[in-house]
Amino acid sequence: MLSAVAFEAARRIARMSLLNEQNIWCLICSRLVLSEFKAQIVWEREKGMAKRVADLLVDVLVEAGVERVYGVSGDSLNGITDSIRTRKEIQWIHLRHEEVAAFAAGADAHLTGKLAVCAGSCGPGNMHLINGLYDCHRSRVPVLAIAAQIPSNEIGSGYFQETHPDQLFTQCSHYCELVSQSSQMPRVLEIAMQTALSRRGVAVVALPGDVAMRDAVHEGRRVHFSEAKPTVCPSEDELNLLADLLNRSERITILGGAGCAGAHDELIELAGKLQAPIVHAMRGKEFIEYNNPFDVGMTGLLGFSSGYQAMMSCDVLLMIGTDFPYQQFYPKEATVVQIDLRGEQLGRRTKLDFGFVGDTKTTLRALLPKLQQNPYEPHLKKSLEHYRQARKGLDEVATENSGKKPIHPQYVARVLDQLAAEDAVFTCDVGTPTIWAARYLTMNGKRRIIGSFNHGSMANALPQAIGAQVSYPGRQVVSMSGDGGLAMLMGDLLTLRQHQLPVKIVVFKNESLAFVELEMKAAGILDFSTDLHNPDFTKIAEGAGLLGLRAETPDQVEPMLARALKYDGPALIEIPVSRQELSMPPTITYEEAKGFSLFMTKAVLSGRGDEVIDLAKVNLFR
Ligand SMILES: Cc1cc2nc3c(=O)[nH]c(=O)nc-3n(C[C@H](O)[C@H](O)[C@H](O)COP(=O)(O)OP(=O)(O)OC[C@H]3O[C@@H](n4cnc5c(N)ncnc54)[C@H](O)[C@@H]3O)c2cc1C
Ligand SMILES: Cc1ncc(C[n+]2csc(CCOP(=O)(O)OP(=O)(O)O)c2C)c(N)n1
Ligand SMILES: [Mg+2]
Repeated sequence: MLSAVAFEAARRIARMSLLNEQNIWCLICSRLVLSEFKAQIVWEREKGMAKRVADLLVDVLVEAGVERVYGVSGDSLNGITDSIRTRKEIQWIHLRHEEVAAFAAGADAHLTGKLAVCAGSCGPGNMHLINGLYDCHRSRVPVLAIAAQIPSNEIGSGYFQETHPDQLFTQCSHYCELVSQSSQMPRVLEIAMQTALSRRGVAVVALPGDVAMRDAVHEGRRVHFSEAKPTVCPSEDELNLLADLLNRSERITILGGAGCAGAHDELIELAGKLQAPIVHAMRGKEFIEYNNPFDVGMTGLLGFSSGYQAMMSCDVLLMIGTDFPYQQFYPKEATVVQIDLRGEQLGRRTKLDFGFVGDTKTTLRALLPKLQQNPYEPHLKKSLEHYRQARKGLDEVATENSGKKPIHPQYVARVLDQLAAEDAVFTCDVGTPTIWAARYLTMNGKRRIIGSFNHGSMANALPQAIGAQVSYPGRQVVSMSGDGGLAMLMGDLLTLRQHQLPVKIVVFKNESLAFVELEMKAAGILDFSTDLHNPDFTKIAEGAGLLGLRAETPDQVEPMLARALKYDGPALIEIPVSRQELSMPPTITYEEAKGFSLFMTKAVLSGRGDEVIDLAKVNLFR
């Protein structure tokens, strides 16, 4: 029955569109009949008819606790999206680019520790997933990708949008299979899910749209996914060997990584017994740096000189749960010992003297009672003092610069760190935002930090912030975006409004691909094609329904960031920051030094002397 109010509203609309009241009734009745008819079809299918393969797929996801699927719809995905539509337990997170869907799913999995799912329609739809999936796979987060496929009877004919997802995704997944008949479901899906969870990484199910619409052969799930948490420990003999080696050593340095998650107490106790400074690799920052009296920072190109020194000056380097990739930053002379959950990781990055397979927590728990207190203190003391100095040096460049322009990006990062919530989730773009995040964000055991650290793909920060905010709607999520990175996948700014995601985007607007510029300089190449002619991002933000803010001068940084962080909705704040900020590596190699002066010569020769002066001004004369 139509209420009088509804009729009145319809009458007004009709009047505006020159319909008379008789016509209104026709219009309303035909609409009602249509929607009734539609509802009837849906009801019949939902209540009476057999389950489709797509329904079975969604059932299995729901029963495994999957709460959302990130993707962009398309006709080959219709069966799946239509099935999700009818379920309360699972949500379709509609994005503007499939790459964003994969990155978002990765962030979701990283934060929740659970399986996250993304989907793309056939051909180009799922090809767009690929870069994000590489990132998920290399970060070892459990992600299932549903790659819809063209109609099964067309496969092999060069049909419209034809690709071969079962081949395309093999390099970025542990498991990648095509479902060509209904009876394969749900087994293939369950194998995929189990593989993503247990091997940690990506699994892909390619499903032709027509197969998804067919009647399911099997009724329901076959597998109850239990959260398997086996403990892995080296044998007693191996532990004795390791303890003996450590008990005989004086100058020991620990290099810890993401594999130390959940083993903070054990790690700190270990460092205390060994009098060992702890260096962390980037992905270990969120798990290792906080409440850590042995922390001496990170090593690597973006690292601290203290992290570098602590590694170079030790007799024994004890690597725990890390795959720190840069060979040149490992000591050449020290005895190298490595503990990792995966045997295949041992000795991958540097020469190895002793390798042990075990999970960090279990292994350290078993090892600790076997260790004696190391009485030798100077190595630790020296490393900590070095860290204090390095930290001081970094803090000194993170200043407001007496209110003068240009704004130092370090200062922006420092203020952000001070203002952000206790349990904020930060994402940082590949490029200089990764440097500022590594050096200026303070971890506390509750905050999280996500980047594209292993895959190193630009434009990760906004997509990962979307996944983080969807997974934790009540939490503060901050994307530290480069102006290049933001522009690369900017379409998904629209997603923030569409899904009511109060993400805060801080744009480090240096008008360039600054990180690449730095690399070019270091390699002795004159920087080229790194300029960005940027738009006014605040206007773009406003057009997309976000709050748009700008801090023009250093003194505006704090109030503007505070305003953005407090705002109850999505906000973008662009901050013009200096372009030539040298992030000096702890050690400059001969090659780099040579390269750098070569750049200067080339710059002068090409009449760009003022740029070299700029470079000096920003970095030397502050
Ligand atoms: C522009 C840019 C610059 C960068 N510069 C630097 C830099 O200067 N310094 C730096 O450190 N990083 C830097 N990175 C990041 C770097 O590329 C790597 O991603 C990072 O160093 C790897 O950190 P990780 O070893 O903690 O993590 P991962 O590479 O993920 O390694 C984790 C290891 O732990 C193991 N593991 C997992 N679980 C367990 C467990 N329970 N028990 C035991 N082992 C386990 C895994 O098998 C794996 O071997 C940079 C990245 C970018 C994008
Ligand atoms: C998809 C992709 N393309 C290119 C690169 C090479 N690259 C690494 S950092 C970077 C510059 C990033 O620019 P921006 O986001 O503006 O950050 P900035 O370094 O300027 O702060 C580029 C082009 C990459 N890592 N990933
Ligand atoms: Mg830039």
